[in-house]
Amino acid sequence: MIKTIYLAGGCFWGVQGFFDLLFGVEHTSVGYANSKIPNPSYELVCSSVSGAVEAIELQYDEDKISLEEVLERFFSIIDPTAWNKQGNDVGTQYRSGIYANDPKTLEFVKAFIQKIQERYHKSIQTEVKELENYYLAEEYHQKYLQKNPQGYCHIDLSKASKPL
Ligand code: MHO
Repeated sequence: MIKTIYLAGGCFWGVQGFFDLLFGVEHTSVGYANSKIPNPSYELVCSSVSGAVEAIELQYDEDKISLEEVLERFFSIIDPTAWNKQGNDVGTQYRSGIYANDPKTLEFVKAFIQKIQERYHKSIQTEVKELENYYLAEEYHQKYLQKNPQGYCHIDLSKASKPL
């Protein structure tokens, strides 16, 4: 079955670039999640008034990749202890977060985070919340690293081909 989850791990270019490399990922897009302003532009999101977070919509086939593996992969590429920051990027739009509409998924994610907390010295800041809204980002942001292979990427994409 195809499942959907929303992942915020800093600049969405790299997060999408990474998940597009994984077996079982059927579809991704980049957008702005949990915005206070409908359909915000990138410039508005950068000004932080929208409160939106850069996120990817991830559709995966749970027969090919489990939610647990999606989460393991996600936490392998971010610093979940960082506050409003990932890589070189700083601001609320770069906070880490996991969003979904399904309460069971959110419960699973919360339990997963409790389980992995012991791997970190500092406390995990990744927010786990219901998805209130998700607005597709501008077309030039979609599959940005495929369009711009030398573009900025805060994620080590080679991790996608390594076993967990
Ligand atoms: N450091 C990058 C972030 C882009 S991203 C879509 C830049 O300023 O271009 O947030």
